[in-house]
Amino acid sequence: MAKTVITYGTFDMFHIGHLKLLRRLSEMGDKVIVAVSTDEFNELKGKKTLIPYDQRAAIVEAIDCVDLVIPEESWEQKLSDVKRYQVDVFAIGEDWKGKFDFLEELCEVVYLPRTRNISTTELKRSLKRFLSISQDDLRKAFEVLELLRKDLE
Ligand code: C2G
Repeated sequence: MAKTVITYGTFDMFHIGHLKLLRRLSEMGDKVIVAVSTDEFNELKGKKTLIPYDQRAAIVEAIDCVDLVIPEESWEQKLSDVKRYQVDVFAIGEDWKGKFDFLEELCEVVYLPRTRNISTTELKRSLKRFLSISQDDLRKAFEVLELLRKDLE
């Protein structure tokens, strides 16, 4: 009997933590469904995303171990999704531990360890550091500009 596993998430700036989670799901069942949070639902979650829903969904859909992507539009849809897709296992990162135990009446609920040292928030911070000009470089740029200005006088 084919086993269906479902998870929910934003999957913004797709990274290794997301990939490892999805691969874990594929080890737990035969069919993997991923509900990707829409931009509107992320606003409800108070979560700012860089990548729009259609691109986040397309990336998740392209992952070889993912069989179906559906939009996550509300907190309430999990119960009807589990029934509609005859889900055997609901799995999500342990940062949500305990939040979805109500699904236990319908399916197995599993909270998985998160991948350490990677998160969308951390990626944004690293990118900001990478793009920011160091004070030293800025000073050197001004010195060169000053020399050029004097040359032109
Ligand atoms: N994740 C992980 N390791 C990380 C980062 C994320 O295992 N380093 C997991 C999260 O635990 C989650 C999934 O990857 O299971 C997607 O993470 P997010 O996109 O941050 O999902 P989130 O915004 O928490 O949305 O209704 C549930 C929510 O929609 C979950």
